Amino acid sequence: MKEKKLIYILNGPNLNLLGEREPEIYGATSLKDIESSLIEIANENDTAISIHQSNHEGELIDLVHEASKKADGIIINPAGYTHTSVAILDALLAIKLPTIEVHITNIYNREEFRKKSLISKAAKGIICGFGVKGYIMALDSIKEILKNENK
Ligand code: CA2
Repeated sequence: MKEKKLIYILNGPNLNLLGEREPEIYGATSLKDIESSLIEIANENDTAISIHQSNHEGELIDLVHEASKKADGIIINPAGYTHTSVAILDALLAIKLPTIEVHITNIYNREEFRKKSLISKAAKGIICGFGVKGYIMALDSIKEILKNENK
């Protein structure tokens, strides 16, 4: 029987507030709602997901290491660490799993400091500005990447 591909979905600091605060910027959908939609889509596609959120840089790095042992790909919204974390970048570069970077907002039409992502160097692709739908787009893309890798 064909093994299900497992995708780790990692979310950085403050994304636990999705749907509760600043809906004008980040929308009204909670992380739990995003998880439900992603599980539904994953089920239809013979894929499994494992979704995590942490407000701590080291914990996100531990999750990247865990993903390297358990998962086939990573979707990551590093949130504020996008613009500061060499350590998360190093973790992603070290493990070499196909990685897609997601941002709910368009980081290029916001404040200057958001325009630079340290994480993108480790990403196959970046999806930003499509709201929480970006996570679904990323799941779709990573499935394609994994399918092509196995050709
Ligand atoms: O657009 C994105 O997804 C960001 O990664 C979100 C980060 C921000 O620092 C990045 O520049 C772009 C912020 C996440 C904070 O999430 C909140 C959600 C709801 C309410 C307050 C914060």
